[in-house]
Amino acid sequence: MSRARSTRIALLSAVLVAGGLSAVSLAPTAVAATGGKAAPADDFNGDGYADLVSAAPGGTVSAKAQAGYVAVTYGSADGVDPARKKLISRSTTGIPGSATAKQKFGTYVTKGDLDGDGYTDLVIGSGDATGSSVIVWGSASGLTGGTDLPGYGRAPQAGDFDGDGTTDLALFAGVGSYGDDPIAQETALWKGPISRAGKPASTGDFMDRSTWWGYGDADGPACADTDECVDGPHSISGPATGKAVGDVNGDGRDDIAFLNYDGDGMWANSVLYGGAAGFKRGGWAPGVRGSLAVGDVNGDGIDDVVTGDGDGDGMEENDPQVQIAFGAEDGLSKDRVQSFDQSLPGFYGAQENGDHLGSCIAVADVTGDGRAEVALGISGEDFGGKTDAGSFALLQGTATGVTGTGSQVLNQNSADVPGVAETGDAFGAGCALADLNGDGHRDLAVSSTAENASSGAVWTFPGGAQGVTAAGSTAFNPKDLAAPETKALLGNPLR
Ligand SMILES: [Ca+2]
Ligand SMILES: [Ca+2]
Ligand SMILES: [Ca+2]
Ligand SMILES: [Ca+2]
Repeated sequence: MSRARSTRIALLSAVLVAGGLSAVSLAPTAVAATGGKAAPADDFNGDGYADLVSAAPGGTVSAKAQAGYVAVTYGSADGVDPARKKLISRSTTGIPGSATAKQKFGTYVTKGDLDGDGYTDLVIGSGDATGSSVIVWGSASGLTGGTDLPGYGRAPQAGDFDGDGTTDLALFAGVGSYGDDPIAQETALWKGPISRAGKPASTGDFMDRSTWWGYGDADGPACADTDECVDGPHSISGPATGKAVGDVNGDGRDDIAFLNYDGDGMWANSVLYGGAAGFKRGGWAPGVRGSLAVGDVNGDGIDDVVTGDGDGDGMEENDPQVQIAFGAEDGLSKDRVQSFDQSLPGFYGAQENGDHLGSCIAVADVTGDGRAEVALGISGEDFGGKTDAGSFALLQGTATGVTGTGSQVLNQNSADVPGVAETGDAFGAGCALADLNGDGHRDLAVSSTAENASSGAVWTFPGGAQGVTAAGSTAFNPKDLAAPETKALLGNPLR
């Protein structure tokens, strides 16, 4: 690929994976937790129990196929229960707009306390090119109301990008195309707090285009050579969804990791570093295409980026290895990467082509030692004669990265896990880590979007000091939620 071409066409694509909690510095909650002790960022109704977001972007709403919806199940001492839920679609009272075929509302979700009232708010994006995103507001009685963000339907990301203690929103329009290449896309950085009328306190510099993009071929800082720097169109979208926000250089400002389209079919992940005035600098990130999540695996106080083999597109450069790039004060570097697959000593199972190790990724501390565990979907795993039945792994974080020692691999045929593994279930399509039962240990949610003819289903596994347990695991599907079932694809993303 020529530089000239790459300077003409540059697409940043948010790699959006379910899950992936990180040390995002959100404004402190003003709400007294009366029940559990969930991280405030996960708690929409302020009761101390994390709440689980399960999107169903394929769901039929008001007879519109693939209009999409989102199911939020509220946590409790017993975890989540499909009876204690809020269904959110464009046909929900208070949500602006109307159900639109193929909008795929719910393709993207992000969360944070945008108005600073102490309750976490939910932002829902769409899979179509022209849609908007909607903020649904947290409150003591749960999620309510809705504020439209016209023109910015793609891959919204909440985080404290300028480090002032309030939650900001990075917003992206849909992506057009020119021939085979994606083209320019509108972006905005809204500084928090953001009002319920949909107005930011101020807007930030999304980026100084002469410096943020052209970091050259390595992991260095902003490039000085203008020939290496892109100042033309750029855009952000994503084939997958998830949490890609965290502070990977430890400067107290959140950063965003993305999949970057560079023209001529070339893809590579990148990171945008937050700054006091907005995004000023871009840099290398691990992985090529697939899922991605951010969290502090080695417990040094700086977030790390974990990438996997998510989309199974068969591209040669789609390395099946999981990569962890450890953040440091100078950001991410190719010199600080752990790469592994199922041949990692102690990791149960064999590595085979098509396993899709890291089909989903969630990164957050389960055991309570201050180091994040890494949950990996293995949606293409075969076992018991079932092709692509799927499983997931939970790997423990250590000071030097993840270890296979103490790793757990579970599937639908594991004892005490609801359901039966079937060919093509692709269990492990989505995953998230949140303390749904408020006991101080995050619990794992895992989905199979292919379950029940692509209606989808979500499982939860209680977390504890040793990891997660099959005992106490639960499952629900759209029918349990009294929600649309047909090809709903419930559970991707999970957050
Ligand atoms: Ca809650
Ligand atoms: Ca709020
Ligand atoms: Ca940062
Ligand atoms: Ca770290």
